[in-house]
Amino acid sequence: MDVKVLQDILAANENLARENAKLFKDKGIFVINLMASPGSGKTSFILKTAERLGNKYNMAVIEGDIASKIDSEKIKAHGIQSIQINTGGACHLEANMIKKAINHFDLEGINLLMIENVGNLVCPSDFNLGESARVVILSVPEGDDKPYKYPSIFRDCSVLIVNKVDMIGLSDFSIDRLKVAVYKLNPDVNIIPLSCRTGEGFDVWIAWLEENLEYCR
Ligand SMILES: Nc1nc2c(ncn2[C@@H]2O[C@H](COP(=O)(O)OP(=O)(O)OP(=O)(O)O)[C@@H](O)[C@H]2O)c(=O)[nH]1
Ligand SMILES: [Mg+2]
Repeated sequence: MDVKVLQDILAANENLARENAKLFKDKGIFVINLMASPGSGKTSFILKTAERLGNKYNMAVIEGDIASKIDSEKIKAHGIQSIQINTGGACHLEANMIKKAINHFDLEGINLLMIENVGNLVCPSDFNLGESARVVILSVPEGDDKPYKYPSIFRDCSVLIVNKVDMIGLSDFSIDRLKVAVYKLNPDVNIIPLSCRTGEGFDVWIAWLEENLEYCR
């Protein structure tokens, strides 16, 4: 793509993202842009987070996929309001998609909006959605070298979830090696190892989330 065209697309997205961010701030909604590879556990993470928060907060979920309603149906089956965006081929969500999707929710009373971005470690990081925080998931089977190969997504996140730690004994994955790679790019990131399957490590994540939710109210 022509460099000028790409710059125009990113600038237009930034303007809309700012509008989204203002709306979310005015309504007191904490918004997470969740980014990760396909199958790393994004939907499982959202469901486990909802289970752990219980009725304390009112949550809504925007699901982004190239095709299908599988993930939004999964979320709705747990009694959580959710809307599916199908990008039809685009490998990331954009701010205008979020702007349209939130019309489907009654924003009054929502405390937490989780946005599951399209499974991809590359382009989602170029497109702000108006989020309060970026959370990236890397799962153990993907390997600890990914920050070297996909630096931008690891550079621009507040939290890095290391999911599927129940599988760590089955692989050569090293949390220490991962930390060396990630802290070079992003010294302030919170790295939280956990398992959506066993629930281990979730206390740390929920503590971080609740602190931010309270700050947003
Ligand atoms: N062992 C193990 N499996 C997990 C864990 N978390 C998720 N899984 C499994 O990983 C697979 C993918 O999980 P999803 O939550 O669908 O992942 P996703 O990132 O939402 O996938 P896409 O939306 O398709 O990109 C499923 O079979 C989950 O049961 C975990 O902590 N440990
Ligand atoms: Mg999913």
